[in-house]
Amino acid sequence: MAWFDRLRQGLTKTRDLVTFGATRRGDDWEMDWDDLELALVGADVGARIAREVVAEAKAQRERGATFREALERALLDQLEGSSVRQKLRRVGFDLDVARSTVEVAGKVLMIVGVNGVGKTTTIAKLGRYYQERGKRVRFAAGDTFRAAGSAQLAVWGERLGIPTTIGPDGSDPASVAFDGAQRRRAAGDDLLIVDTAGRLHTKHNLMEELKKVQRVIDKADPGEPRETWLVLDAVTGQNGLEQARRFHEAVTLTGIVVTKLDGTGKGGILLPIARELGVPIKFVGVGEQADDLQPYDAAAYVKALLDLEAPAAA
Ligand SMILES: Nc1nc2c(ncn2[C@@H]2O[C@H](COP(=O)(O)OP(=O)(O)OP(=O)(O)O)[C@@H](O)[C@H]2O)c(=O)[nH]1
Ligand SMILES: [Mg+2]
Repeated sequence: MAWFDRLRQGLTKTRDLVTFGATRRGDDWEMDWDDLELALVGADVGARIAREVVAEAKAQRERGATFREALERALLDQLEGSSVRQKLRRVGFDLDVARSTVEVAGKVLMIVGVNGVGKTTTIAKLGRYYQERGKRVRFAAGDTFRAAGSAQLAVWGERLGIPTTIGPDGSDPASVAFDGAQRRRAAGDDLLIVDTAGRLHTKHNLMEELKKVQRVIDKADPGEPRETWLVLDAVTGQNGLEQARRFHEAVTLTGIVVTKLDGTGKGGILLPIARELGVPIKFVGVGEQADDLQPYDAAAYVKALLDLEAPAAA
């Protein structure tokens, strides 16, 4: 299936929620503004953003746009309007630069996030993505908390032909990351992706542990990790936003990957993530297949979300 169809299919639950009660009008469709606002809140865009989307869509409509065009523009404005552009420019990310590949600054990319959000499978998919683009990739299995944590990544590494540094279960994740960073330097590989635990033994604090992993990588390879990406499970909706704020405060995120958009009607969470965090969204996950991790593209997301087929004919 083509990637856009996967995205469209992945967003089905969110689309059904957002367009519930819409009526077809020829090529366009029509929807009560209050119903739309409620639906947007239901899709987890948040009350304030829902109000703003409706206000902007109304204004667009008054200027002659069709309902669908009006909504498309209003949603895009939230995802990459001037305030989002400004915030991202402050962290050195320019939305206007066209890119064919999602770039990774530097040589080490650390992946963080709470347990079960999809970190390890995302790393496998990222490994494949960069490998296919000619990069020599390496993994470090820094999730030493879960008994099978390292094994899971090592199996992926083997399948993909990506060397994976592991440590014994229960060992210090920082030492696995250190080891991986040193090996990457020695081998001259292009990219090391470091997995981390989402949960730790009770007496440790996750954020402190992650900061330590960052410090130790910097010792093995000064200036790294240049990138720390948070994996966020869309199913957690607004709570995910709160999670993201906490991680950002602790480890200064440079990117976000939103997974499991296919499993939820809360796909609207991309709007507050884009608007409020000031951290670029890098990839979105719309399923469990290897190519279900896609580079994030706001325009494609909105188009997939507003598929004309979706609203039930009145
Ligand atoms: N439907 C769907 N499932 C996904 C997606 N991304 C990951 N998953 C699934 O989510 C589950 C958890 O993934 P993991 O990669 O093990 O998550 P993790 O964050 O590494 O988990 P811990 O190591 O326990 O913290 C797996 O069954 C994945 O296949 C996605 O985009 N859509
Ligand atoms: Mg994992």
